[in-house]
Amino acid sequence: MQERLGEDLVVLRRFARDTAPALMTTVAAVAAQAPLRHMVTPGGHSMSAAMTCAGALGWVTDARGYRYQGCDPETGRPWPVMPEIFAELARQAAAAAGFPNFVPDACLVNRYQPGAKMGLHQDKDEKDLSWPIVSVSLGLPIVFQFGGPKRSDRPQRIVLEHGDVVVWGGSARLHYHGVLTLKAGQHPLTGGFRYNLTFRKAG
Ligand code: MD3
Ligand code: FE
Repeated sequence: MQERLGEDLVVLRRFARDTAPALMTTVAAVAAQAPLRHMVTPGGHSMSAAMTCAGALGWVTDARGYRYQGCDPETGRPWPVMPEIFAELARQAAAAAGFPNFVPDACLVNRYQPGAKMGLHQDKDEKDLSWPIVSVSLGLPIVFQFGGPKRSDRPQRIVLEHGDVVVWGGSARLHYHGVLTLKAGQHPLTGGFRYNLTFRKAG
């Protein structure tokens, strides 16, 4: 099923359901090399979702600000290479939404435990904002908020469930977005967590 929520925002319901078990095995392999951690914002707050990255570039936040960089600050090593199964899923989803030839160089992995959330924000640290962002939701459902180009624009809410893939491009690319607090639950594949993979062309 494919829904368009406004211009340039395509929800591919359950697009990743069949690959989800292999994606989760791969997330575990990535996290074994680059541990999930709660990064600290420039304002000194710990993010409630645990994060790690794969690919040539990874997103980091610390006292100095937000940026992409090639090495994991926790380990000093390059981020794990972008798994082929990740890149292929992102390419297929982007193509299905009308963005052919998407080759992501960064995958951010967010792991939400009950109580975790992500406030409204824009993603604008990527060099070329004409590429879309592809997001893959795994495990427990969450309420996603999708606003407009201004923080004060009233957000729409949609529930993102296991296997849902969303492609954000064009005008949607710079819209404010976030997720509400994760409610406790159990999912057969991810246990008490929700995972979100976002694929970006950052460099
Ligand atoms: C719309 N993650 O990692 S995914 C993020 O569920 C992030 O973990 C949320 O926002 C999560 O930055 C939401 C959906 C998403 C991701 C990036 C976007 C929506 C977006 C970039 C631009 C517009
Ligand atoms: Fe975001």
